[in-house]
Order: sequence, then C-alpha cells, then structure tokens
Amino acid sequence: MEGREGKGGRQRLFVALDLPDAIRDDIAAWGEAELIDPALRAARRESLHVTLAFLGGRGPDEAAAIAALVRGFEAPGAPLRLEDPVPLPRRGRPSALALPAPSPATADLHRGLAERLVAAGLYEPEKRDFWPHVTVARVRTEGRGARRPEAVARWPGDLPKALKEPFYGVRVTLYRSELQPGGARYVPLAQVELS
Ligand code: 3AM
Repeated sequence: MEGREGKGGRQRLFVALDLPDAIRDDIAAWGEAELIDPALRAARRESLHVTLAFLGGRGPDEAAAIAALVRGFEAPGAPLRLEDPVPLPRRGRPSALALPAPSPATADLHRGLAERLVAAGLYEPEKRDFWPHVTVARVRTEGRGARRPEAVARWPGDLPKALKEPFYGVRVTLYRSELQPGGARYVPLAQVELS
C-alpha cells in the first residue's frame, strides 16, 4: 500500500473500524433506495466505517510510526449495531447524514488506540466525547467555492430491520483521505484484523 503524499509530504490520516462487507452492501442498497435527494452525495460503499481517531495532516515519519502502531494493535472484535439516520450537526443546516453506532466495545477500541497513540506522542485526544457513527452521505455545498450546505428536501426513511441487527467490526484500518471533486477517497495504508 503506497503512500501518495500531499503538500509538503503531508497526508491527511484517520483510523477507522471497518464494517463487514455484507453490512456495507446492505447500507449501500438502502442508500440507493433512500438517498435520493439531489443535495445528498452517498458515501462510497468501500468508505463505510466508524472513525476511531482523526489524525489530520502528518509527515512521512509520523505516518510510518502510526502505521506500525496500527499493525501491532491487538483487540477483540467489537460488536455494534446501527440506528436510524440522523442529520449532522443537529443544530443548524446539516452537512452530513450519519447512522449512530452505539457500542461500548467500539468506545473501548477508541480508548485503547488513543492511549497508545498518545503514549507514542502521535495524538492529542479530542475534547468532545467519542460518538461512534457511520457517515452515509454528505450534503453538497451551494455552488462553486461555497461552504454552506444545500437544503435537503427529502431525508431518507428509517433503516430496514435487518440492518439493525448487531454485527462485529472485525478490522482496524489506517486511511489516507484524499479530497477530490467527487468526494473524499479513502486509501488504506495499514490494517489489523481483530481477534
Ligand atoms: O467518517 P466520519 O464522518 O466519521 O468527519 C471526518 C471523517 O469522519 C473526520 O474524520 C473522518 C475522515 O475525514 N474529521 C475530519 N476533520 C476532522 C477534525 N478536524 C474530523 N474529525 C475530527 N476533527
């Protein structure tokens, strides 16, 4: 997995819990039917994940150290379940749509990973509480260069019952986020299977 670097050799990194392929498929199928408002841009199927730690722009040495830490991370598979979609932020005009993924095991994963990254001097924990979720769509912005999200007229309906059954997150991946006109692309740099 090669590293394509951005400005000054820096890459925008984050670590995530990957969803099983079957769940990604089911979310994508639900999204095809429900994310029909033209202001919504569905997340790519292969991008569906629960972010565990956002690391921001890092140089090659730090990226290599983070990759090594992720490869050596040991933890049990984390059971989680999905809830009906919520627009984010909850106040003001929404810019994204997420499925809450309440899971004490995922919070433990986040804590364990954050502790190791902090101990290695590679991470400053966020002040806000960890809130596990899967981002399923972003809201397009109004016109060129505008930052204000468009208004969404048709929000999706609830998830089907089958998508609310518990499942296991089985892999932790370090991703590089590449910002592109069609939406961010996430490139896996290092992975570890959970036991
Ligand atoms: O996939 P989700 O939406 O959970 O929102 C960004 C995305 O999370 C989040 O990191 C993931 C990969 O881009 N993110 C982006 N900027 C962030 C920041 N400054 C951030 N999270 C925290 N702080």
